[in-house]
Amino acid sequence: INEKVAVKIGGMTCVMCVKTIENALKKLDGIVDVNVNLSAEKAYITYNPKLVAIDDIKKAIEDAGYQYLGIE
Ligand code: 9UX
Repeated sequence: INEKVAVKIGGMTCVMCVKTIENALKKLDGIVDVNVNLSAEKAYITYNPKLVAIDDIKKAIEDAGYQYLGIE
């Protein structure tokens, strides 16, 4: 069963940042869908919690160079 979260992200300035984060998250096993919204500074993520944890999502965002600011 998939779950959906909205993750608040810091450090995104332009639309290329959006693509960078979307691509970083899509590489993780268990990520079903990702949409990053620049003006909202949020990633809307559908994922399979049996395959990927919020902590993995946090790490992927941080490894890409942005800040994980929590779930909304
Ligand atoms: Mo745009 Mo984002 O020049 O790190 S890609 S600001």
